[in-house]
Parts: sequence; C-alpha cells; structure tokens
Amino acid sequence: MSKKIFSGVQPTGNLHLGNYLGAIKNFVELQNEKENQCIFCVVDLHAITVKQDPKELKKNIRETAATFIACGIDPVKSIIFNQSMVSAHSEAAWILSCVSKIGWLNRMTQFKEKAGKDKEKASIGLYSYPVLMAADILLYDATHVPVGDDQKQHLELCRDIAQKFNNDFNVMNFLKVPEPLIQKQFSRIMSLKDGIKKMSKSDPSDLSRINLTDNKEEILNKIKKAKTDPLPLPREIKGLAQRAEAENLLGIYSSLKNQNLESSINEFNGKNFSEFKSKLSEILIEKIEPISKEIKILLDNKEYLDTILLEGSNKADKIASKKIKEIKELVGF
Ligand code: AQP
Repeated sequence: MSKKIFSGVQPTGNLHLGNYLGAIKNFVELQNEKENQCIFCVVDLHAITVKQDPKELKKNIRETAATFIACGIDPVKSIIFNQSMVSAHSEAAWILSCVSKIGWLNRMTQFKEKAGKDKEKASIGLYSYPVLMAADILLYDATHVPVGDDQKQHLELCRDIAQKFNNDFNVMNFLKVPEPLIQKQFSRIMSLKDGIKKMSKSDPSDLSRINLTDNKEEILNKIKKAKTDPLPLPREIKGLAQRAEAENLLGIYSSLKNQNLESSINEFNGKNFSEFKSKLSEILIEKIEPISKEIKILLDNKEYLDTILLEGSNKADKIASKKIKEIKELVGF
C-alpha cells in the first residue's frame, strides 16, 4: 500500500549519527519503496524556537538540505523544501493551537528537557513547538511519519489534535490521523560521552557525537575517546544491563551493519573494547565518510541547493495551500 510520508529535521547545526540512524536512513528506505510519496522538510520555523544567529541559520538550512541529498534523498523522487517558504505552516499552526489544550502541551517532556530549570524564560514557540509539528504533518495528509524515538510523544499529540479538529468541526477523517514510523531497534542513539544522554546537535561537546560532516580522523578520534566501562564486551544480551555505553556503541555498530544486537554480541563475544572500537570506526568511516565528502561538494554549489529548495517549496505550497484553504473554510473564515 502506498504511504504518504512527511518528516522534518531542524537546521540547528551539524546533523549527526543520531539524526541519520534514527531518522534519515529510514527516510531513504521509505523513498525507495516505489509507491510512496515522500516530503522531507528542513524545519526552519522550528529552529527559531531557540535563539539562532541569522547568518548561521541560513547556512544551516542549506547544509541540512545538502545532508538530505548526500544521505540518498533524491529531490526528483521526493519533495525537499524549507518550512518558512510555505506560509500555510504558520497559518495552520495558529488555527490548530486554538484547538489544542494547554493540558496536552503541559505533558510534553521535550519542552521540559529543552527549557531546563528556567521555564519562564523559554520562548512561547518552544512550548507550542508540537502544534507546529502537527500542522506540518496534517497539511500534507501524511499517513506515516518516520521519526526517532524522542518524537513519539509529539506524534501522539498530533493524532489527538487531528481527532479534536475533526470532532470540533464535525468532519470525519478530514485531517488524517498519521501513524508514527519508529524503528523497533536503535531508534535512540546516545551521546558518546554519556550513555544515558541523547546524542544531540546542541551538546556543547563535539566529542559527544559523530557529525555527518566528520572526516576519517575525526571519526577515529571520537571513537577512541568514546566512554566505555572496564568490563569486556558481553557474551549475551542480558550482560548489557546497566552498561549504557556498551549498549549504545553495540547498537550503533548493529544499525550501521543492518544486523540485530544479538549478531553483534556474538561477533565480539567477550572481546575487549579496543578490538571492537577499531571495527566500529571501520564501519563508521565506510558509511559516513562518503556522506561527509558529498556534503562538502554540495555546499560548494549553493545555487543548486537553493534551486532544490525553491522547486520543492513550490511543490509543497501547491499541496499545503489547498489544505489550508479548506481548513479556513471549515473554521468559518
Ligand atoms: N539521538 C538521536 N537518536 C535517534 N534519533 C534522533 N533524532 C534526533 N536525535 C536523535 C531524530 O532526528 C530527527 C530530526 O531531529 P531534529 O534535528 O529535528 O530535532 P532533535 O530531535 O531536537 O535533534 P537534536 O540533535 O537533539 O537537536 P537539538 O540539539 O538542536 O535539539 C527526528 O526524527 C529525531 O527524532
């Protein structure tokens, strides 16, 4: 059955291995299933929910588009665009925020994590971020949304918002209730420095993540310095209990190799970390270095990237402006 796929990535800096294994790798697989219609968005409106330097933001928008393409998203098969170019996203976000309940948003754990201790100083945009995300998805009648595990709660909220809008305006199935597509395994890649913290662009330590722009030397250095524990690798899965770093590194290895955790455990059966780390670096270099080289080539061709984004935005706008018109009609505008 054909799926309508929508997903987005924030242009908030270097994309990393977590974005790749948790989301973009899956985008490419979905795109390559013949029947699917895919839309991948550089969510720049989401990016400004925390302060951005305008020059950096512009650079990061192109870099995110370049990363999509370098990872295998084909702008001919899929729509690649940036959110701020399609005004329906902002309009739909406002209308949907008037349908959403404060109590629902109060439960969002990502806001709590990102706002930190001083919630009063966080922007209203950061708080209502999931409503904008719902607008993104619902404008395109997306049936499936591939995301990392950290976005699961936002997807559930999107489903609630769609259902409430349909009920409030008495239009069964007008906003399509989307299904999350979250990989069963390795859907949350953790920091290389702390196995219980998510790998993230905003972590101040560059050693905490493998960037998709890292070269061979950087990958080798980061894996060499990645946190481990004093024990050898386990001989069975249950030996990973309370060993977050070992589990994360074995997860990364398995995901890159497209094999399950058990196969990786059997492969390194009780060996020490140094042997495993050299194999892990090898597969990382094999998979990430070509992406990193391609990103650099694409970034030298800004005009090409701008054309892809412009053409993608025109295609997205055709779909989204039709839907927002219908939404406005239902609301009574
Ligand atoms: N560590 C991760 N493991 C698995 N998936 C991840 N994703 C992000 N980090 C991981 C998935 O990547 C997609 C795009 O994410 P995003 O950049 O839009 O937002 P984010 O989740 O807030 O990513 P970061 O790196 O943590 O950004 P900052 O530091 O700027 O907040 C999503 O599908 C996400 O699930």
